[in-house]
Amino acid sequence: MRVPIIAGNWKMHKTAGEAVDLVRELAGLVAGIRGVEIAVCPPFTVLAAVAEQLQALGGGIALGAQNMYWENEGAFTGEIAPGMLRDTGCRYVILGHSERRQYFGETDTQVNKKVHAALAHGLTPIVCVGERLEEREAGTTEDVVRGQVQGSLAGLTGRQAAGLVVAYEPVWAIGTGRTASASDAQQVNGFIRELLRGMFGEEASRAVRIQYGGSVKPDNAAELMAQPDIDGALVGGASLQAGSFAGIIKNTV
Ligand code: G2H
Repeated sequence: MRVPIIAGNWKMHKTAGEAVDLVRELAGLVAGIRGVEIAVCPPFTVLAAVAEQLQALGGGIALGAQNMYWENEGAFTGEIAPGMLRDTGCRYVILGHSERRQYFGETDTQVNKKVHAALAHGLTPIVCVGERLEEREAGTTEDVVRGQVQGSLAGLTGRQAAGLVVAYEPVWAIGTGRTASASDAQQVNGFIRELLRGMFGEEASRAVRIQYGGSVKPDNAAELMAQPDIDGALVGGASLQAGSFAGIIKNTV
């Protein structure tokens, strides 16, 4: 039985003060909710402040980062190493988000290096894949997603793959208010699980959690989360307010 994971991707939002207020309010709203894992992924600059606050709140909400570099240390100005994220209290790291791919030119090869480095440091990657609108309209969704999954997860063992979180985020549904229908999302999530079965075996494919992401809100969460191959959500805009993020979490269980 897979425990769903709802992760908030705050993107480039929140000062330290705002971030601490948000997690404090969130913790109050989700106290007592069982059967779902909750994570927040703030910008690097506020990770330490949020980590401290989460610890003070009792550790029910996990911390994640939005990106990292694959080297352990060195002359890589502006980059953050996996060990630094661990040291700050991160458990998760989002890798290969479509905004990283689109605006910063990240490739599957780079995402793959990051996945290996994250795992080597005890971080759980949330690996993002998803097609753009023109790819969906051209009928190439499965080809695109297959290429991203195979490229991003190359060289992992079945055991490593089993612990991953994969997020299917159709690019046309991100921040647009346009959500994939529950059945469209299920179709691709099921396709991803089938792909993972071929790559890593039955046991790993049953264990891996596959989220859906793209304009998830409290009022569409329940239907999405009820799908057999949707094991949680990666939430952007609606994770920036405690009330809407808590609403999604409540509608997941
Ligand atoms: C997709 C998602 C979070 P939003 O990027 O990863 O953002 O929920 O705002 O569409």
